[in-house]
Amino acid sequence: MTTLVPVLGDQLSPDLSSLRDADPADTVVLMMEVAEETAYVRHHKKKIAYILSAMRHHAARLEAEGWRVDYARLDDPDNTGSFTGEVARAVARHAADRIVVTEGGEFRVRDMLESWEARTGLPVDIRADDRFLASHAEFDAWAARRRELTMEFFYRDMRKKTGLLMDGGEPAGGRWNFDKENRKPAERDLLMPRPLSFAPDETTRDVLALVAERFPDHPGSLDGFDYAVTAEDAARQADAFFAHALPRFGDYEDAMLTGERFLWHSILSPYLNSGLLDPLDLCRRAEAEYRAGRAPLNSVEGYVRQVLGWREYMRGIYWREGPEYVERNFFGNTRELPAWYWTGETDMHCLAEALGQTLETAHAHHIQRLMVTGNFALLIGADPKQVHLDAYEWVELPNTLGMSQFGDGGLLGSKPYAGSGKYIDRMSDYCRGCRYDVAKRVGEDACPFNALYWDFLVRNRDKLGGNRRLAMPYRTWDRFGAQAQAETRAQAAGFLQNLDASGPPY
Ligand code: DLZ
Ligand code: SF4
Repeated sequence: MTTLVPVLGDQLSPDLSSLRDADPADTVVLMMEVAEETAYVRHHKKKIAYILSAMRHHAARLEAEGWRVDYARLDDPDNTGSFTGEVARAVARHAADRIVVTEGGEFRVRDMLESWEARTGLPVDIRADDRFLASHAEFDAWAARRRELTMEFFYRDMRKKTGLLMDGGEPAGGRWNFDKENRKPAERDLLMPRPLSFAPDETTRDVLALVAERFPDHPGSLDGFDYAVTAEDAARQADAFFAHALPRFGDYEDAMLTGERFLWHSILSPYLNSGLLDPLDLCRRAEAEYRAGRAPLNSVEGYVRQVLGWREYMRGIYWREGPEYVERNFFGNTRELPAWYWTGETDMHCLAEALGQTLETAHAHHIQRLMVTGNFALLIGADPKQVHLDAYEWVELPNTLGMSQFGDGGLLGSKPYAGSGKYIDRMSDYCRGCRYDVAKRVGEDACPFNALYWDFLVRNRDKLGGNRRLAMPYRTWDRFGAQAQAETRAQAAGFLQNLDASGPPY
């Protein structure tokens, strides 16, 4: 009896449902580097390097723990290039009798796993991914009871279920939500924590060379690759976050500062999403910092809200909405993003910072994505699919198409995350170093976000005019007077025209 257990690139966890009751004596673990996974979207080069290196290290760890690991490398000449092709080859190679696998993270992969029984003729046991704290059934049952799928209520149920930050039946500190305290603009601070940096070992250096050779035209740069690629190093990064950044994470959660990529953010999501770190464990550690008096509640609650609330909620929405979700386009937007969106070469300082940093590090934090890059795409009317980029689809699709682009028409949020330059100015120092004037709406040096913001509202009034949360801006617009309205719309039209014609670099 031989059981084949394929372990996918986002399943690099020590306690995986597919391996939990397996016997190393009659199990073959199959890990596969395949062209299909590297190419289904144009992943950032650093992301491919990270996944492949973390996979190779995980394979070595499993072997050291006594597992038999069959590892298909990307440059193996017989590599078929797909999970399904590699599973079929491995079944023959090992004369396997059955397959046990933990469910995949996206529809595309779910369909592959479901095809294996027919393809191989073997029984395939697809197990739930219980690294997530809410099962599909649990999320669906929650959603079925609700008229609106408000994250806050899902999150409260998750707090009760896990007991995280609960004192008896009550939320710690007497409130569920400390978001109001978590919107402070940041000041320069020489003591700002820095994430740890991990020098590439030989395995990582091999992978970097492979990625440089195989994916030269993928976005981003491999320079300065310093991610953790093992569970031990990821745990060190987590230690550093809890010790140095968590105490002020809450205060500055929404802040942006020129040249400061990480601020007080954890920078742990790649490790969380590939399995090197465990969400419940991170939440418990954050809570322990609060209980020990080393971190304030607004920070710890803010952190737990991201991991236990938003992360689980987004996954629930993704699976519940189904594969058609990607096709939604509430505003009917069709505009192409400008070429400079992929280089970061623009005079708009906020965009240059957020885009440049994304290209360099494969990372931008949520407010940069929501309020700068995503907001810009929304205001210009970009096709939401173009913003659908290279993170794991279950987390990225609801975040970009839903939350940021309002493509689903309000399933996740009660109003679009559209904002003028004023919001960016309040939360950052970007405008101080910008050639545009954030206080101006029209004129050659006016901040483009301003006219675009009003134009967006007016253009979409048939769809948004009835939204109570937008009543105030629409009233403001109506008081502008005919001349100011015409000037504003002309300013936006001029900008968009130049953008489509790939006019002057903005
Ligand atoms: C993102 C990614 C990349 C770039 N390459 C691989 C790979 O070669 N092999 C693999 O097993 N996984 C890879 N991944 C992550 C997968 O896309 C991820 O495992 C699926 O989304 C399954 O949920
Ligand atoms: Fe961005 Fe406008 Fe501020 Fe410039 S002035 S940084 S374009 S918000």
